[in-house]
Amino acid sequence: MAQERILIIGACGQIGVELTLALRNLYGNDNVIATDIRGEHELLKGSGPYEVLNAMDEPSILDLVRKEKITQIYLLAAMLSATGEKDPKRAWITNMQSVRQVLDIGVQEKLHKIYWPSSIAVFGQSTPRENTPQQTIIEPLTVYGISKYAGELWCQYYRQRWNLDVRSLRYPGLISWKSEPGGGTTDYAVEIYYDALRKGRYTSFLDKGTYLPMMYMDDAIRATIELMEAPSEQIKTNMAYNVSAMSFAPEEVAASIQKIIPDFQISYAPDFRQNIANGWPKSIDDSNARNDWGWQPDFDLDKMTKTMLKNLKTKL
Ligand code: AKB
Repeated sequence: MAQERILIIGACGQIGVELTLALRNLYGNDNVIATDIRGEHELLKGSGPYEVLNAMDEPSILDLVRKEKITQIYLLAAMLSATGEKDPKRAWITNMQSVRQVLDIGVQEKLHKIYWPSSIAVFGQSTPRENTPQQTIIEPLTVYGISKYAGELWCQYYRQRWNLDVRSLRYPGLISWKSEPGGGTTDYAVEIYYDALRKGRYTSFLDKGTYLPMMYMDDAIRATIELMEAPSEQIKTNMAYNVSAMSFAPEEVAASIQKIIPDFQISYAPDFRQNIANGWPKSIDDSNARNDWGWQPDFDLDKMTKTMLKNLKTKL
């Protein structure tokens, strides 16, 4: 089979940096073209081709796909939940236009595969919040959630109508030390580790008792690659797959940090992001992903805390 040539749009974001590096390991550095609207991330420098590209600029994406003989696109650029609520109109346009364009290019250029991330933000207050099933009531309350659900429906439409191989995961909150998140409701679970090392204390913008599904970045990258590598007959939903690894509340991350930094203190000052979190699941049933393509997480809270603190200590 011909060599896959991969285009990553949004390569400098929280997922993009680590996914780009992982895909370069798998497919060869020169076969993974990283792009983002901003300048190249430090960690990507020297690891392969990089171009500045706006995810809304369809003609430039098409040019690059043709010039680089691209066979797969990973579209990671998006406005997340908290930033989206500050500018709903822009979030809607950004999140919807970018995915529609890539799906059209996928059909037109006969791409082998497309990856586009969805999120637990598709679920809303009417969804069962414990062990939220793959198929359930879906009434998102944020513009980010609405755009992710609409995007899932568009992906399903393109799969069914044009047989486009587009795959997707509903990511929970992602925790990483290499690249920082931006604009999410689950970002407290990353900030807390930075502040634990820098200040020995953290004020959480989500309240005590706010349980959310979460995943360490290594697991998220592996889930993404395993989904994309799975034979197509194993992909049994046209929508995005639920995936999960753990579920915790801010006081539980604090307790996990205190096992390593006993003096660490947490306090709470919930802001507008609390309302967003209140509409999301507490835990996720990802049995479809486990049964269909063998999903299995590796990191629990304590293992993640150890890894985060060890690596951030060196980084900071
Ligand atoms: C966010 O908090 O907006 C994201 C997400 C759960 O999709 N991390």
